[in-house]
Amino acid sequence: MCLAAPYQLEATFHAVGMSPPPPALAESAPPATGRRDPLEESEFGFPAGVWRSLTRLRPSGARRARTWRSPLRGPWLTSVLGAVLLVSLPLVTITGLLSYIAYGPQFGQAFPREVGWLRLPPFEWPTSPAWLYVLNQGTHVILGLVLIPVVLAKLWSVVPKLFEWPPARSPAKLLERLSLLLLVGGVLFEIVTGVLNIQYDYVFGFSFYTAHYYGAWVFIAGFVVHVAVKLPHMVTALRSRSLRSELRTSRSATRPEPLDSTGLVAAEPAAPTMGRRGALGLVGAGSLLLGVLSIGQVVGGPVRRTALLLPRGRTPGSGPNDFQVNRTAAAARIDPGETGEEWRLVLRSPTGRRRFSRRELLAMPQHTATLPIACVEGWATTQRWSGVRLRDLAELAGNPVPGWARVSSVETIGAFRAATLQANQVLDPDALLALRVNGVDLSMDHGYPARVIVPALPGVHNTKWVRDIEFGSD
Ligand SMILES: Nc1nc2c(c(=O)[nH]1)N[C@H]1C(S)=C(S)[C@@H](COP(=O)(O)O)O[C@H]1N2
Ligand SMILES: [Mo]
Repeated sequence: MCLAAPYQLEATFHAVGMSPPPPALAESAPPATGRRDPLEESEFGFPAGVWRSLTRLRPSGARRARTWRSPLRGPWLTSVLGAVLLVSLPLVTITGLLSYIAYGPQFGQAFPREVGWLRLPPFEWPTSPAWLYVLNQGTHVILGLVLIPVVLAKLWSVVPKLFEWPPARSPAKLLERLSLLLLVGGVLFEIVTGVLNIQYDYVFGFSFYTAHYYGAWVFIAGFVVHVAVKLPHMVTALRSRSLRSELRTSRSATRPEPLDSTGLVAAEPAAPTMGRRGALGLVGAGSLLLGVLSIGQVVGGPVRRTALLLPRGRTPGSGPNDFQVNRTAAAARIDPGETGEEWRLVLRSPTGRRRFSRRELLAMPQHTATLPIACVEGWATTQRWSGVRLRDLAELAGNPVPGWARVSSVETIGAFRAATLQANQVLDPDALLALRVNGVDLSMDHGYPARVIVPALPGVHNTKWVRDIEFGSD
């Protein structure tokens, strides 16, 4: 229940040296502000009897809503934060859904596998530009992190509304407020699961992908209703003040927005502890800091060390193999006996089966391509790979124009030990079974004896320690 919250907040006010209104004031009649007080007013919308009992059921904490006294709260500030989220949250959402499609739901390898009528239209994920998935996941993860302060500020700006009583003045309002539950619950759930996933492996008792996917749809439903209901109010509120002059207004010159029916403006505003410029600056600085602490994972080079918020892959090798490793050979329990002299690559197609040693593969025409590996978690690393073209291997297998290729590895544990590639991902001239990187043999951790590297492919499908490729036609 939220009833305890206002009291805790009162304690917070004391802790930060602000004084809540004296109890006598809070319990006395509201000052003559012209604002409608729902407690003293009968309303249409609900039948009078329902309204009266709702009012009577008012929890004692509800009136404490008047302890929310920041003079900054108001429709303008809420709308500025709302406008930022209106343009940016759809980007985070769409890149997330695109990533689901990039995983190849048509092969049953996007999680969750079965999503019923929430199925997205699958399309062939392109192989060009090669950095497409770096851009997609960099945007999804880094923008998602950067928006956390904005989301929190937006929630802070509307928090008095959570304590309004009765919670809705009409059935339509009640529905609108229920949609807020989806919106706020959805966005917080996506933030928490997303952040935990880039920080740790498997901290959930459930599949991260499944939770994050359905959570996204809950958020989308709440977001669409909220935007439809609030957009006209947002536009009006944005026009009520000029951003430029707010950014020029000092703390001492800051005045509350005029009282209105939104319930956002404090009836008894306290003196400002910062101006709107300061508040927006604080949120902006928080976002900037999160961006600076994340961007290195995509940029790479020495800047990678600044990526404190995306800590995966800090176990690189040495020399030319000294770059990001997410999952080491030891972690994947790769048996060294399986990747030594005895190792053979098995190529299969409807017409037969062939085996090649690593020496034989190295004797074939070698191709070199500078390509990124981009993980769903937002990090990326670009290296110079060389090896045999996948389309040459398809031809050797006897299926030069395959419909798909199923790549399996020596690994026996782990969800990512095998992957299916689309036709375009096999036939791209830069799609490789890489044997070497940056001029030397792959290290064990980077997938020796051979790994898949395909432009714009989600990192997860760049299978390491490859043993078997089946080129299929159906
Ligand atoms: N056999 C196998 N290949 C794999 C994986 C794995 O767990 N097993 N991990 C994948 C993932 S999730 C990524 S992002 C890329 C790059 O991971 P790396 O940094 O561990 O090389 O390898 C992919 N190839
Ligand atoms: Mo990954």
